Amino acid sequence: RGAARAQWRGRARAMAEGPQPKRKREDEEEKNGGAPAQGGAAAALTLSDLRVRRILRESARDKIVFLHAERVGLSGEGTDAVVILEKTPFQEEKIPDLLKKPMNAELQMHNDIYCTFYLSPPPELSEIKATVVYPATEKHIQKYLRQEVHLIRETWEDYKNITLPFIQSQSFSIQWVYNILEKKAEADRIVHENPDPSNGFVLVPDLKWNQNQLEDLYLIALVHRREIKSLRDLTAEHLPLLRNVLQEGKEAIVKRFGVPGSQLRIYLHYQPSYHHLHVHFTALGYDAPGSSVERAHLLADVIDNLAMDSTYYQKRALTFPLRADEPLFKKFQEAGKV
Ligand code: M7G
Repeated sequence: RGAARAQWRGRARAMAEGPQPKRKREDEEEKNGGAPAQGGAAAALTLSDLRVRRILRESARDKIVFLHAERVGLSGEGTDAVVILEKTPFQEEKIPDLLKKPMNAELQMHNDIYCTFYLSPPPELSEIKATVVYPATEKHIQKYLRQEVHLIRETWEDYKNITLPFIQSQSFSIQWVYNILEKKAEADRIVHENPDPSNGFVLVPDLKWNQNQLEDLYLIALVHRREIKSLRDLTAEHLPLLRNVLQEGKEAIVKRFGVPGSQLRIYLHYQPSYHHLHVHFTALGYDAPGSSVERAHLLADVIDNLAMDSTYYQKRALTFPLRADEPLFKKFQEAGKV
């Protein structure tokens, strides 16, 4: 385990200091005469093309800001984008450089044994991660806008009468999931795959993790089966699949990153944003967004519940948070359920 962790740290350091290894997609783009291999607009986008329209949400504690931006075309028409800027966590091996490397360290305050400095570190020690959604839909903008949140208690009947028709009519596109499963995107990031069409899955680093440090480790397992929308669809029939995800996911993570299963939080979201069954793997010590009781269901508990009662998730009520101006919240309000 220690060896796997050390090996991984070495790799992460080499990546960070690198010359960056050429990505598979760039190879493909060269083959395609410069055209982005995934057909996604973002592949051709640079950050300087974007103009900030407003701040959707920010958190001083998490050092993160969510922006509504736009890309202005030649005709002056703006196309919406969401940009998430986040200060990255410290990387252990780079910390000594923060004090050593020549930089402006401005003394702000000195009182007895206490003083504060402000550092202006060189670029390699002051990274910011930028996640861009472009073109962004209204739903993406709503997802990141700070809003009042309410808890919904959804019975099975509510699910069938309110939630299911809603998610069938308007859900986020899951093209990005199919791109991963079909190796059209992120193929070089796959950590583990079980290719079985009914009991297999792909494990990849989550969009939220930059893979530079293990403190905020975050991976997701996307199942190959396409018809399972969420926890609500699961029955005992899916137990072999779920057990594979739990077992093989843990094994792959300890092997690649040196983090044991006992230090992983492995869970499903209800409601998920993307209705294709997936499982979150986060570092236990990391307070990952969406890991709180009103949204996270531990995979081991889900497996036990299904083993006891195949129709457990078609019987019980489930609680989840909804933002006040989400259309689904309005549907629950109209039905007098809030
Ligand atoms: P969710 O519970 O459906 O929604 O989880 P949430 O985003 O509200 O938590 C989907 C997970 O997939 C999240 O942890 C996202 O960060 C992650 N994710 C989303 N996208 C669009 C991508 C992507 O393109 N690639 C990867 N690797 N992860 C993604």
